[in-house]
Amino acid sequence: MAGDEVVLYSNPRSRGRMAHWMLEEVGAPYRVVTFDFAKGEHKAADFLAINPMGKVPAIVHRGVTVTETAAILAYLADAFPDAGLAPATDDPARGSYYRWLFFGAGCFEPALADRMFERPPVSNRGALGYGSYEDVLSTLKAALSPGPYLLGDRFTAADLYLGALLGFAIQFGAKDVAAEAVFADYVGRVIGRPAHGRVEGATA
Ligand SMILES: N[C@@H](CCC(=O)N[C@@H](CS)C(=O)NCC(=O)O)C(=O)O
Repeated sequence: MAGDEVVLYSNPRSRGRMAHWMLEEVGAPYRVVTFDFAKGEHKAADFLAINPMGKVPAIVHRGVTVTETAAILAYLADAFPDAGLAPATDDPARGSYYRWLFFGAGCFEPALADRMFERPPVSNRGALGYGSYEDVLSTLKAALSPGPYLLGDRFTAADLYLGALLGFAIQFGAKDVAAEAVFADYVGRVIGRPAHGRVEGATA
């Protein structure tokens, strides 16, 4: 129904791709508003009223704005439960699901940025919530062994997020990620999903 439509604000070469993929996974009715970053469309007043950060992705659904990729994925999994992409709130697996979603946003994202932008190491590493890139990677490797997914046999929104981030790491040239069969196989499994394929060909 039209009133249930999700509006996604995005750019095809951004984290918005993950939200778009998730919309396909859950089968939500949606439309995409695509911003041209070069023209600064994401910094226009209309959008700043939705997300004062001027960043994508953002979604508006049932009159509520959600920003932050992990939050959007988690929100959509709950808003469209028939897709089965989140354990129920009374399922103990919900704990692991939250754990890995938050680990993606709070640990893997900043650790990856350290590596990508060659940020110099800090002396008091223990004060950083994510410790180090190496610790984050070895933790993820253990979480994905034996797999096939973070929660075992079950694919969830947390796999979409971590799988996409690991795929991004491989794309930008993180040899230590690409060289680990556990990561390369996982990324292949996750991006091999039909919903990902449908978004792959899209320009929005
Ligand atoms: N914490 C946000 C990060 C969003 C973000 O940085 N988006 C980038 C694209 S991947 C963006 O909008 N950049 C444009 C800009 O900041 O000018 C999330 O997880 O969604």
